[in-house]
Amino acid sequence: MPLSNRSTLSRTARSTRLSTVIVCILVLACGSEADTRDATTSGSDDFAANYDEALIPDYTLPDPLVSLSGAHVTDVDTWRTVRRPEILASYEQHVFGETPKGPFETSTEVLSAEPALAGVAIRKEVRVQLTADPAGPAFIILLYLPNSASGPTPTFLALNFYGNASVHADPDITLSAEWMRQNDDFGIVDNRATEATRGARSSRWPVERILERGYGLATLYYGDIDPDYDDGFENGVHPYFNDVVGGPNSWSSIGAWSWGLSRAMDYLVTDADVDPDQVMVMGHSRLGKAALWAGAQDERFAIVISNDSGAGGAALSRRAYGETVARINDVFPHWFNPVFKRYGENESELPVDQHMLLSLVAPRPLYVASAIEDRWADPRGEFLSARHAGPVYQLFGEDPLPVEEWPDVGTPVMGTVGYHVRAGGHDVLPYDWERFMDFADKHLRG
Ligand code: GTR
Repeated sequence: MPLSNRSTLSRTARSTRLSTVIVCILVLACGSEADTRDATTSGSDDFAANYDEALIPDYTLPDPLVSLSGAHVTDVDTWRTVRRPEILASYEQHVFGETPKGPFETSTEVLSAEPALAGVAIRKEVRVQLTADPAGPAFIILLYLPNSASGPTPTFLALNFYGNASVHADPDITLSAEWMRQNDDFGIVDNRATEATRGARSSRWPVERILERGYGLATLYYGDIDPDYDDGFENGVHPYFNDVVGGPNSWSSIGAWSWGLSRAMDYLVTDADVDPDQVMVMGHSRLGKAALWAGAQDERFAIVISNDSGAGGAALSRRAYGETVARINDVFPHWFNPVFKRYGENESELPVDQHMLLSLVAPRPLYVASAIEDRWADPRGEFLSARHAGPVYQLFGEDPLPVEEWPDVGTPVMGTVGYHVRAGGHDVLPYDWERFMDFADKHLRG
């Protein structure tokens, strides 16, 4: 499978990018959704994305199966002992920053466990204190399990954007008192959730359906790990891990959110009602980036699912389609480490590309979901990334994506690597969840 794109016209493409940008501004056709998507943007606003396949630069992807010494990796043992650690280290050094190494001084308290949702669920709330400081950062895991379960339940774990109470109108979910991104539509007032926030994001969380299909759902608020704004890492968990904060490969916010997913996993593997070998990490958008980095590092996650994770997530950086490395670093400097800033408009120098992040999930099942109108996240680039992770799966004797060409909208494909592109835009829809559960059925129950 070639790791180069086919285009030869694109040496001039970069120089024509500027004129494309100007045209896009004139016709107001580019980047509009993304530019208004996020209230925490801090960078310049003179960026317009490339949405023209013909203007994608020539690129050659780094080969996940060629180690830094130049040797080809042809067996699982060398992958595990040499190449996988190299790629993990590259992601720490060049993209997400260094992850603190344990053991960690976390502590856990089960706050409640009771029937909920008209009796179809058991709802638990579990507080996880993330450091030894009782006044330090903590999150609450909201866990719904099917009341009908006869044993430990396979469970999805996902971060949420607006607090646990936003996930379902269930009035007994603890309302977060922590800082949140402002959002009038979701009842966030002065950066705090209110009663109006309850269930505000429930369209993205079909809890009853997940339970009906025999799965559990665990979720926690990402801002409890690190609030999502650029403050020099003075809040959240970062101040407690000074050995990895500061310097070129400083631990980033995405790094911290991923780490938080692993701390949630530390609890889930101890809950007798959760199947510790069947916890699936899932995330949407920036939280999809975090889910991928968590799933790459922490092999306890049985299945890893990315939804519309885009730049810095599943999408290939070298395509520079939609959101680019330069743009994401400009607007969200805290998401990545300082070294990653070097690769804006300079993607070919990156020692990794995102197919390599995906390949770190191998041989565990990996699912990548895109939305056709979510051009900012480069749906085709997400597909290509999943496809180019395939050789690492094949090394393990696992099925790569079963197709070579980008499948049609609404046509999921499922090997050990799975993918779909659905109709519509940047969101998590029931369609996405149904496919995640189909994929889980195939691998956990097939
Ligand atoms: C956008 C950002 C994307 C994506 C998205 C989200 O503003 O450019 O990379 O992460 O936010 O998280 O909703």
